[in-house]
Amino acid sequence: MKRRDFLKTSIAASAAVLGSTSLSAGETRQPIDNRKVAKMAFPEKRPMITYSDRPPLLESPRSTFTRGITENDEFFVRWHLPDIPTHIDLDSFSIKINGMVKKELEITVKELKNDFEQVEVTAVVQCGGNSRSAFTPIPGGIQWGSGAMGCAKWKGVRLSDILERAGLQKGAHWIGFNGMEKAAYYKTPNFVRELELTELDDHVIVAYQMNDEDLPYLNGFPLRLIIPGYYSDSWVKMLSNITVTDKYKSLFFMDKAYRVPDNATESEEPNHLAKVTKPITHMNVKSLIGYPENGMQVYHNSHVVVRGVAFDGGHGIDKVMVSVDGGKNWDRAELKQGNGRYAYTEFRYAFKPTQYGKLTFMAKAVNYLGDEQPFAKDIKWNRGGYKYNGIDEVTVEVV
Ligand SMILES: Nc1nc2c(c(=O)[nH]1)N[C@H]1C(S)=C(S)[C@@H](COP(=O)(O)O)O[C@H]1N2
Ligand SMILES: [Mo]
Repeated sequence: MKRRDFLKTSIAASAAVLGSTSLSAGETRQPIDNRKVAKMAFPEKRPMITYSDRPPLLESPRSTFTRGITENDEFFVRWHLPDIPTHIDLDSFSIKINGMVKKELEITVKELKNDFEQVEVTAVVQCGGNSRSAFTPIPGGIQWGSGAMGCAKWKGVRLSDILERAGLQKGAHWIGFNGMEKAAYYKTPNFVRELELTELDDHVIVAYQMNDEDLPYLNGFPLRLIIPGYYSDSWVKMLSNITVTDKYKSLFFMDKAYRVPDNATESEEPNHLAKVTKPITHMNVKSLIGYPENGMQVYHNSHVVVRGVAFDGGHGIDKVMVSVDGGKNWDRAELKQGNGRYAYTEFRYAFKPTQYGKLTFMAKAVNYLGDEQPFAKDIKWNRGGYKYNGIDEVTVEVV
């Protein structure tokens, strides 16, 4: 059996484990770190925290936040629609560029690799709804813990180079990106994202590789859009069509989802929703502790090395501060950078616990604009549960 023929069988088989991991109505949620990794794995993935098998919704465990690069087989997965093509022939597959262009194009992956300048960027992919379950009350949607994010090195071709080859017609203003998967019900709209051409810069790429390998099937094989610094809702996977238009088409996934209140002064509450909303775009500053994890035991007087990652929408991480006294005093963690401003910055902080019992580590990142993570209690609620970036904390037991 060829690898990609195998997909359907194993996806169906993995449905069996879901009963133990997904929430049913009326059931109370688990604390974020008590979410269980499933027993069975999806193709090209290790067993992961599994919310659904169709479409696959997989979360990375906290331990992935100890490394600057997230491995492909532990990388989170989010699809909106269940019917994901399983037989893609790399030789005949081509991406189409049409609409308000001077010349319509159909480009194969081989042509992308041979006929264009090849570029690489290391960038964080984070779902706008990552950490949604940390909001109170919890908004509807997937009850992500903090693992709807990862960082990978992407290789591909600049979108601007592709558009230059096609040539834009006068009046071209919007650009739509179409994924190949389909809904189970024919009236459900396709997954299409639309951006203003002016939003895109030379950093946006159409990628065919992730961490030096073909894109994993579930992360968008064979091509996906990479928009460094942006939340990943517009990083369209299994990208098949790029369409340039003059006007914005009203699209379900643009108009209804991935939006937050537009007016900073009009705060949103469950019984008072903001009137005007806007799409989420650039990521705010965030850090997560990867080690230790909640509930672990550490030895009295030993050296505990707290490790984690921090990132923002591309300004870069200036410092990460750690507190062991509930946020009264903060100490600077050591940083390891080098993968560029869109990548994870690794941090580490050594601490010797001199008291027995519970010990809580808090981590707070600050970017070069001076933006810092707020305390969890100061996070503004929004109906979609987007952009959560409260100070992360992990509690261990000193024994
Ligand atoms: N074709 C397609 N692309 C998509 C989506 C989708 O449902 N279909 N979901 C988007 C959202 S909301 C997220 S969070 C990311 C997830 O990327 P990943 O599965 O590679 O982690 O893909 C984005 N691209
Ligand atoms: Mo997402």
